[in-house]
Amino acid sequence: MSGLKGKKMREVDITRGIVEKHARDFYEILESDVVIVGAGPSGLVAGGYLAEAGRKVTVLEKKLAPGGGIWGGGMGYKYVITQDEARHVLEDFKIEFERVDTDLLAVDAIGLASGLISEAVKRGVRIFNLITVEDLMVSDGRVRGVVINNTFALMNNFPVDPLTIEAKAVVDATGHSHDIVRTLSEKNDVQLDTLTGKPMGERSLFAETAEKAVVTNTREVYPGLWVCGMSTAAVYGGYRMGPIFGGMLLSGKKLSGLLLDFLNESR
Ligand code: 48H
Repeated sequence: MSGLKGKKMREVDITRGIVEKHARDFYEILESDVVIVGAGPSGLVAGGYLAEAGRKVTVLEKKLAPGGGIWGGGMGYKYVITQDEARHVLEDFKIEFERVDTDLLAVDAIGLASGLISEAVKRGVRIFNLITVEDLMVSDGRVRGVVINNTFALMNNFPVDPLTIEAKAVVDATGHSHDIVRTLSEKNDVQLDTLTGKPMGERSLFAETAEKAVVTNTREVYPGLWVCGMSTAAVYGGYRMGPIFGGMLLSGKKLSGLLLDFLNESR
């Protein structure tokens, strides 16, 4: 049987195409401007704006599907809510919404997750799934990159040594788990830029205060390491907010501005 143009289809050519493309993409991001850990809403929005501004952005996601906590809506009901204040981010990422109250917009959770992923990729963000960031590169009082491993290897506790990616800025966008800041703090004798010098722990649900704090606490927590989204609550002792996502979107946008200033200054 011949292929579309009469050439015989060879399985090994399919494999070659995948291996070549993946290897080239991976090689190109080994030195990134920004590595964002976690492909939830805050990380995808931050990445999308940074890539639009021409920065080399890599997003690493440990799960199969990017999108983080968006997919499940509220308790499996397929909508999330955002405040009107975040409408411009929805519009920038071409996400549909419907007003359900004076200040509140309902957004189809699947539309939001797929729309953020799609727009981030179109803008040039390199998203790698099935990669877990298991550690950081830290020297001279600064985070200099991430230590990565294959999620399947880690799930099976296989003794597989990791690889590394260097970055001018690393972002903890890992949500509730705040994996990256937690790892930095547990493994090193460091003082974070928090009241206690350590991650302060997430508090119970108080939506309005929580939403404001997520944006306020989007910042550099240790030289070379920034936090955005839900991980800010765990790091700075903020409240949780339930299925309202405006704070996540605005946090990602704020972070992109902070990082663009940082990258422009350090250039
Ligand atoms: C690679 C990792 C690692 C790792 C985790 O949880 P997320 O959706 O993150 P945010 O902060 O953008 O959004 C939070 C929002 O989804 C939420 O949970 C809300 C609003 N909760 C309110 C409430 O009251 O509960 O996404 C984080 C992503 C996930 O996809 C993880 O799989 C991934 O980070 N991740 N990826 N290496 N070590 N740790």
